[in-house]
Amino acid sequence: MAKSPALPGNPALSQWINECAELCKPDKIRWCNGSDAEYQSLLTLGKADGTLIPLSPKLRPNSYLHRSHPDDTARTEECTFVCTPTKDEAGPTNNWMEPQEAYAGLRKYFEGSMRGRTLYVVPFLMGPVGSAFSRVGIELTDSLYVAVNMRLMTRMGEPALRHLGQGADFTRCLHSTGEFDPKRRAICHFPQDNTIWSYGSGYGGNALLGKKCMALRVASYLGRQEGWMAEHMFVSELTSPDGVTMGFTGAFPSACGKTNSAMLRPAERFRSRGWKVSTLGDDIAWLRPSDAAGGGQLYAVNPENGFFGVLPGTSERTNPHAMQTFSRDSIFTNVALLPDGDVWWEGKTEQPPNQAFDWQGKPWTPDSGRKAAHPNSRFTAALANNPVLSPRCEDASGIPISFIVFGGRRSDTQPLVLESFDWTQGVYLGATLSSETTAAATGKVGVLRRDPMAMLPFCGYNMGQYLAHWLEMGKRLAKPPRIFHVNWFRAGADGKFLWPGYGENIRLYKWMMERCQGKAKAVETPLGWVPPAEAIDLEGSGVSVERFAQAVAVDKKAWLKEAEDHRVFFTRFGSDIPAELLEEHAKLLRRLA
Ligand code: GTP
Ligand code: SPV
Ligand code: MN
Repeated sequence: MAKSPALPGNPALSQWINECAELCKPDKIRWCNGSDAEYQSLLTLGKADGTLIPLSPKLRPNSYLHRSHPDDTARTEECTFVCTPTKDEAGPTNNWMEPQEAYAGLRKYFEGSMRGRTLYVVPFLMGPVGSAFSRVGIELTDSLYVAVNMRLMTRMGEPALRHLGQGADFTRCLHSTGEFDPKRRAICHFPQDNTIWSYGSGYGGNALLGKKCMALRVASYLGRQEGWMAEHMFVSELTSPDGVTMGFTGAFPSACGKTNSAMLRPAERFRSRGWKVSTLGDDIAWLRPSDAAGGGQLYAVNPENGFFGVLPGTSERTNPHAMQTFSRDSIFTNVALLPDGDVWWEGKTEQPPNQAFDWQGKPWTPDSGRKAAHPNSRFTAALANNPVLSPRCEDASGIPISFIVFGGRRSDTQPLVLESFDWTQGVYLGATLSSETTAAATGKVGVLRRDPMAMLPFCGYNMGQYLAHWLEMGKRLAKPPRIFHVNWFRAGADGKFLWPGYGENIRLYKWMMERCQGKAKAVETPLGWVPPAEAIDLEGSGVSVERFAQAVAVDKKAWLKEAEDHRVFFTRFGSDIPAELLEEHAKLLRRLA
């Protein structure tokens, strides 16, 4: 059995790797240093064993297609566990397992699971180099696909080992794809041990353990203890023609528009005048209050170093900056392969190709009666590929956040945009966020569920206490960000979206900036402040004043029902629901009366 080469100066790391190797019994152990040469050699290995299908060097330079096991194409929330000593610590919204029981059960899966395989040791840094925000993880994985994705998604190798030094403060991430059998699959988090064990899946959120498992579930747990926050948010900067730049973040559930907001290309009318959005991150934010010297503001970094973004619906029209991001040096997962060696997915072009191989490699034509790409097909690309990347994404201190946007996917009821009255009511808006489920997780699509702060699947502890932590953080900020709520997906009587979305969303982000500046008009509704049509520049949007009014309308009858649903949802948390949120609920009822 292979043994890890001793790591100079870090006995804790060597010992842990040896323990895991003894359990999993790999044939080989390969340390990853994160270099370009190593990445190319891993790609060559992946080509040879069929993990990676090379795409046309002309159409997609240095890019590859990966086809997942057909039963392993999305996060599996039913196999995801928070393993705290008591069930109460995990709370009512997480699957829970007692830690010793979880370790024992998983040990049986991991025992000998890497026989005949290579164990990749992947050190990675989450967060900018030299930042107080940043944390080290080490992933041990038998998946080459995971190793190459981690190279694009994280700061891998040297920066991580340098940050760690001789310390033992790293997240211990053990991963094996096992047999890709959904019945023998478990993604277990041990926040108290700073440990993650994931078995039986090679899919992004289940297997790239730096992402959802460490940077959200474990980090949210640590953040509560240490006074910061880990959130399912994009981080962007908005710049106006007069040169004002504001940082903002947005929490939308999986596949509800974060990547698109992060990389937004403003509608022509705005772009030509100098409106600009720059990306810091598209999925995860780590947020800390600055001290008084920093103005008592909330600062954000993106802990990731790349994108793992949704492809269906992504086109030159909807998200040209994403199209440019994955024009080269990218990995495509579960898309269709074209005869010319390029890739395709639903929505990439208006006209589908005449023929292709679908995401499972089967011949496909538009008459096949099935989708060519998997609805949760994704691209992986480095941050640096993004043409509108903010240079401040490497800033050790992060950027100050002027406003936070919550958003869900609701075909009805939820207005296009509103602003909260204050931080506490903003937290209420986030706590009651609801959205129709998407293909990012297994299970039925289009089912309405409450997804507080878009963190329902990602909160590493009791969500009632998580909401209390949000309220607490607001009190520590001299200048808390303003809070808005959006719904790009409200439909009219014709069943069509009332709002065109994508680059047109700049019209509403502009209003949000102007609200922060005290410049824009708003009218009071029971839910919050809403822009009157004259406060939004609608010219060229194709949206009439009447249609806009429909998009922001508050239907009191529907909202009385909605408020009742909020109440029922809150009862799930028992006495953990903060009293301030119950008071907000009472206030909402009074405003609706
Ligand atoms: P995760 O990576 O799963 O966390 O998702 P995300 O929140 O980054 O979602 P993303 O931006 O990738 O968008 C998901 C889907 O919603 C894609 O099919 C988009 O084309 C679509 N979408 C994004 N923004 C808009 C919008 O403003 N309007 C409409 N109608 N669709 C949108
Ligand atoms: C999501 O599901 O929210 C994602 C994709 O961003 S995954 O990394 O798989 O979680
Ligand atoms: Mn996500």
